[in-house]
Amino acid sequence: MLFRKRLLWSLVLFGLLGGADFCSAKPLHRRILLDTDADADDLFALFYLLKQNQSEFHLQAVTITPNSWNDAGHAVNQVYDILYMMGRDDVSVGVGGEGTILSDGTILPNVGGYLPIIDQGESTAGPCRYRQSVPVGGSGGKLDVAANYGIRRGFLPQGNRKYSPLRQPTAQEVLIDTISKGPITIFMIGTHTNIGIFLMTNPHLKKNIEHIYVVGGGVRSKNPTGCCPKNASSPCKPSQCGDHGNLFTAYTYNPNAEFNMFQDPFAAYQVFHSGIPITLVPLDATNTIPVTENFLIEWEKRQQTYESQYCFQTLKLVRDTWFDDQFYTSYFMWDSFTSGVAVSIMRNLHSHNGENEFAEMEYINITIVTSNKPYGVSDGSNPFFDGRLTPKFYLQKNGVHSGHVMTGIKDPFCLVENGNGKGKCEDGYTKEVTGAEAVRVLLATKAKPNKDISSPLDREYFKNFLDVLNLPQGTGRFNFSTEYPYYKEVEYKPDFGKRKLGKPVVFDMDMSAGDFVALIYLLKVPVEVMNLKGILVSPTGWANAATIDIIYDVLHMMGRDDIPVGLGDVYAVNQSYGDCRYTKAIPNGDGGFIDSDTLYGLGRNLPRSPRRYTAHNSVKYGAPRNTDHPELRQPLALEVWNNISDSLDPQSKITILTNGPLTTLANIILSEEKSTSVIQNIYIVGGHISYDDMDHGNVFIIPSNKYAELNMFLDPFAAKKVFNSGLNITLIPLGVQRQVNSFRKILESLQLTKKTPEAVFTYRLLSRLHHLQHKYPRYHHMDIFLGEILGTIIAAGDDPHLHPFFQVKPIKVIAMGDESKDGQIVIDKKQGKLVKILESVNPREYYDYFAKLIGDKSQSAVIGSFDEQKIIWSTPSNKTRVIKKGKSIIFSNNSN
Ligand SMILES: [Ca+2]
Ligand SMILES: [Ca+2]
Repeated sequence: MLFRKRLLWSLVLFGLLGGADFCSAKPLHRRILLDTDADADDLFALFYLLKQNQSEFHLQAVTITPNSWNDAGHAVNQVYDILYMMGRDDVSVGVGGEGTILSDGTILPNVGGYLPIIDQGESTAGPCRYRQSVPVGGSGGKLDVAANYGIRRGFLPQGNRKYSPLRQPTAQEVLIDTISKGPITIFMIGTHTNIGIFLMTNPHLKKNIEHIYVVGGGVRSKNPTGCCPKNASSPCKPSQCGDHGNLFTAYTYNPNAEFNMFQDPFAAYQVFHSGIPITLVPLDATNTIPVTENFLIEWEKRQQTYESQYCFQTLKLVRDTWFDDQFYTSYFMWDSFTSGVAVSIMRNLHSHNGENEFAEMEYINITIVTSNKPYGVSDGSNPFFDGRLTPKFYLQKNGVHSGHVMTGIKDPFCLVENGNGKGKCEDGYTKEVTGAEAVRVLLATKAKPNKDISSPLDREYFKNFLDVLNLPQGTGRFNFSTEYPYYKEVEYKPDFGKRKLGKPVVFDMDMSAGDFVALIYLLKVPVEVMNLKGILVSPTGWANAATIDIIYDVLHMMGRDDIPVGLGDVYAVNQSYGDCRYTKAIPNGDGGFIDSDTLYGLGRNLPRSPRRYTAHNSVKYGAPRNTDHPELRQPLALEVWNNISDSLDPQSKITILTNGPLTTLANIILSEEKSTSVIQNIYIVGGHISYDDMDHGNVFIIPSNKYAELNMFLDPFAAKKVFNSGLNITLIPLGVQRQVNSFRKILESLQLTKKTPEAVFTYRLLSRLHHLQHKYPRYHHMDIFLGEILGTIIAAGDDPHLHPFFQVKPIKVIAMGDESKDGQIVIDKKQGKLVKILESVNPREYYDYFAKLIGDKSQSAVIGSFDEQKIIWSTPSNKTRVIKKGKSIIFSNNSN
């Protein structure tokens, strides 16, 4: 009897929580894999899945597709943190991979998916023909997504799992491992590269994929964004109104594609034509579930769980920073709605033609357009065919893939003369077709209204979404601050008392690995010699803009939360919207962005600063509206520069050290010529002066460019502007950097020095770079970063033992828009600009000199690591370790 009662209860509970179909004999236990681009609404979808009854819907793995709205390094760590918060460290996470596609079409294992299949060759670096449609900076672009609008690092706790070079499972490894274990359902809420590659290389595993649910595409959709109001009083030009697609950055060229499909149409074609049953939730349906004001109001009242809070705060900041006043007609429930529809269909065991709680469904015949008609015309746009005897992957010569492929978002091919201002291109269009190309898919056409018409929530899914997110079962365990009983946010600021401060210095960095070592060194130089006034970030080099948070963490470690950090322009000078003309020289994978953005897996060892990038903004600085915390706003590089130069003593002048592309410096010069009158001199790390034909630069991804150095190549027009400015420049070029790039020697010196926390950290970072370089060809270029440290020592220093030897030469930087020459430096006696060039230093002295200062006890770290922070936050506050009066660390009762 008791047994029966229990059984009944568990059935009732099961039913309440899961809505399971009791009549069915088949137990519902579905294994799920989520492939995501980790955009904000992907997080909502992920949480929604994690909150399902895991005995019904068991999330096994998350794979990240890195060629869209997020950067691999930032995306993967955020996913790890979400899983940690939710107590789900059992879920495997895959991202990236170094596999290549050979020119004969052979797909090697572990293709990372950083590039669309059409552009995937032998490297993870490459052009961004499709991805340039994704904005790079703030205002909802890649920067905001990578930092989750700045909410991520203040909210998500940090567990033990993280990206680490060569230890991170690749996307393909996780796909193969998870799918080969048995029947599975795949949710695809990003671009299709990972799954497309998987299907092309593992046809024998297709049988395990029961179903694929996809969000994206637009079939009969009519975009409601950008439509003119019916009785508009002022003249109104409709923008995207009525388009099938939603490429707001490219709709005048391609009004038909949706972002997910557009990032890799050929991969999407592979998925849709795989023969696996597919349910598509296209814009047709998502356009009918715009986020409403009432939904946000209701959600604000219902934040019973950490996951609900995290998602609500995210969506609210998305709204508060929306670029125009059309948020409620432009922002939809995309990925999470798809999860809801999928889960509901699966609960109904996929019977009744996809009958579900949240969307109306119908079957329809579509294909994915991958190239534009006429087919078979070789016009240089299509690497599958152009210049090849046999088309890649044995594609059909005059088939659907053989037409013109958009070369970028502003491809003149797509323009229609005398048209309605809409382009004709269809790349990525989920188009209704009949005949051999047609694939029958189940399609969501419309979001169902809430059955409860008295509810302020106008869609059935809104109600369910809030219910699920606020369920107590399987909820997040804590957030960043509640994980520790004595958590406290502390800012460390020095008090230099009566010490006489040295020359004011501004450091401009692109956040490559060596720049962080250089920054630590700068903070160690006695303040009587150098007074670091501010940091400017040029995110046009080795790292993405959201990596700025690692700078804040280094400053926090060193007790310098007083130093302002300004974010520079995300595009190179003269560069049009996101064409990645220069950054395509940086690998996306190993040794490139994924490693820089995580500081080779070590960024998370640093203590976490209370300062961080945030999307919060204010009208005062040109934002469309004030957010809740305009005071937290991330300052721009020019603002930080102007503040520093305005606050200077009349006699003082600033020394600038640049360790990256010269984008920010050029923008300072361009902003106002007189702003440069306060510059004493500039030390530029970079440039290469070739002494003979064999003396090559380091733009290793672009072999045609033999003689340039990357900092010059990454923004040649900026470099030209700076060298033409008449400022007093000292160049620390590649040649002399190569004299001091011995990992072995610098590590030996560091081993002999005192173990300050910064020395320990520097040692770990440099030995990791050394190890990687030594073992793996993809990391052959690690000494580039070691050479970057030299500039700080020269800018700081008067040490006679270093024997720096300079020569003055007339030089010129080439900037013509020719990638085989841009960034090269030539000696030009007539037009060259006289620059002081560092030719040599004494290498042996150099390493010891560097190591000695890094190990010096003065101006040392006030908090050594994140682990140390965790100990402090787990200890009652009367033992809290705090900084007091400048350099020394003491224990105190008073933690203010
Ligand atoms: Ca997505
Ligand atoms: Ca750098």
